[in-house]
Amino acid sequence: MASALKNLSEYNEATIPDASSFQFGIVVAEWNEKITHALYEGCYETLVKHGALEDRIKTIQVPGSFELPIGAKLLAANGKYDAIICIGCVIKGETSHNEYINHAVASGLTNLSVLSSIPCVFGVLTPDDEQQALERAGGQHGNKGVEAAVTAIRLASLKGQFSGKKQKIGF
Ligand code: DLZ
Repeated sequence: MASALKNLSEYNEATIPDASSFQFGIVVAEWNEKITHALYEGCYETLVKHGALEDRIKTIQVPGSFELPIGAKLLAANGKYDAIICIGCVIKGETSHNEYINHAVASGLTNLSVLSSIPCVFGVLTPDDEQQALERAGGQHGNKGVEAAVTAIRLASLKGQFSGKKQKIGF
């Protein structure tokens, strides 16, 4: 698989828009806290590195990843965020619990993004075990929190290009 060959957290910083004018919301799940905290740190540091002002970043916590969509919705209802980043880690267990959570979060965030026009970034790890998670939370496969932050900045910038313009969907 192509992604196994490279660290996707390495990106060309010069191509990322300045984030100083944007407001970001971050929702962090408390389950697998060691992992989600590392993802959060990578995410937060990346936003600030690209110019985001600390008083324009609002962080809230939710119990588990299943609650990420409602956390994001509570932030979205405020109307002031240019992008919302959702951070979680759902580790595969003995049952199919993880599949229900992952599908619910993915579709919940997709629906919220499309209906609210606020980009809600899927910063959720779906590893088989904790080792795989650690490798993606600051280990050999980078930090997916960094990638979530980069995505949020890019989407916030893109959204800005369309603000004030009437959008037509369909034909
Ligand atoms: C219940 C549960 C389980 C088994 N595993 C995880 C997990 O690996 N990662 C995670 O973020 N949350 C987990 N949860 C909690 C659910 O996301 C949710 O908080 C509860 O089912 C309550 O709605």
